[in-house]
Amino acid sequence: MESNIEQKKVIFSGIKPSGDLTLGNYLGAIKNWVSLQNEYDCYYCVVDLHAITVKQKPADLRKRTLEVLAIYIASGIDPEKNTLFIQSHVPAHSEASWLLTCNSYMGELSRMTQYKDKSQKMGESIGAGLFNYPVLMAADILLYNSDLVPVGKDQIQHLELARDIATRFNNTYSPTFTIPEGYVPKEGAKIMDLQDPSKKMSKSEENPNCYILIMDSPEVIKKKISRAVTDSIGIINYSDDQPGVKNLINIICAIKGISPQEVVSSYEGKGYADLKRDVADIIIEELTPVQERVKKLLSDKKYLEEIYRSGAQKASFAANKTLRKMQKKIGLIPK
Ligand code: AQP
Repeated sequence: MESNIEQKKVIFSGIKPSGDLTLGNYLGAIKNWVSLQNEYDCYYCVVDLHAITVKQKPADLRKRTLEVLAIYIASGIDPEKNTLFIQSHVPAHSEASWLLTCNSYMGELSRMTQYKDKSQKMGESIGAGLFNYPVLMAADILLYNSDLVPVGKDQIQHLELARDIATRFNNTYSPTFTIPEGYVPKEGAKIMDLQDPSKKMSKSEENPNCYILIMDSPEVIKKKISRAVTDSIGIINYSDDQPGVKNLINIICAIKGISPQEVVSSYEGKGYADLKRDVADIIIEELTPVQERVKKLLSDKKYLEEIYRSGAQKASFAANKTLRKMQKKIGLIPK
């Protein structure tokens, strides 16, 4: 009998708990994941092994890992529909990463822009984990035979590398991995730093005025938005010449699902103070219910434990299947 159950395409994505999550993580990743969950078979991971490429305080890492999981759920990612898990709970990620490292080249890893940028800043003291992390990312994606990977522009080069590594493995041995495609969501927004809108909003930025955290209080959100850098033009346009204003407009668009033109026309004759007040209110309105749910979830550790345990079980099943194939093809003796 012909099955009419169409196999859903697989999506893998994750956020590293290397700092408290920002509005950038929320609007650029999590909010889009919520809309993908009905159409795709989604693996959403808290990538703690990526977080330790930079020094982390153990207690902070533990706390943040759970908080990120709670934020996923509080933002509307249904733990029943999706596989939610913590990366280090599925050892296949580390194992596959080693197997793929042995099928990767120093040259291709040295060409990664993010590594080049960071090594320029950190010099000799740059960690080997930062050099190798694109291979771990390739393992994350390839283990689930992901068809699509939602990526921000900053991650396109790493996804290309994952595709190269997968193609090389398939050609060296035999077809093993699905070659993943990048998925740029329609509503994909790149949220910029509030103090320097030429760079993206990042959770590891030292100055807290550069970012809005998902868990920031309304007072803090108002203060940070009121301090956001704009320009001396004084007219609300959506233009690259006004990157600070453009960023504030993008925030409204990403939350409200409207176009920049709609925002601009609603501010005719108004000033930056009006725009900033509204942006702060819109962010607060969006984040307050999420924050309330996060707090509730974090007070019920048992529930979170159930979610990440059953997620790890489901993820391990899929990941181990691929890992066993890799081991066998490479020539490792099965247990
Ligand atoms: N500013 C942003 N705008 C849009 N999307 C963003 N993402 C992060 N910042 C923005 C998206 O969040 C997902 C994963 O984030 P991550 O924390 O794993 O890595 P990251 O991109 O390196 O984030 P940070 O905040 O800049 O972390 P740090 O400072 O620790 O390096 C991705 O989908 C990313 O596109």
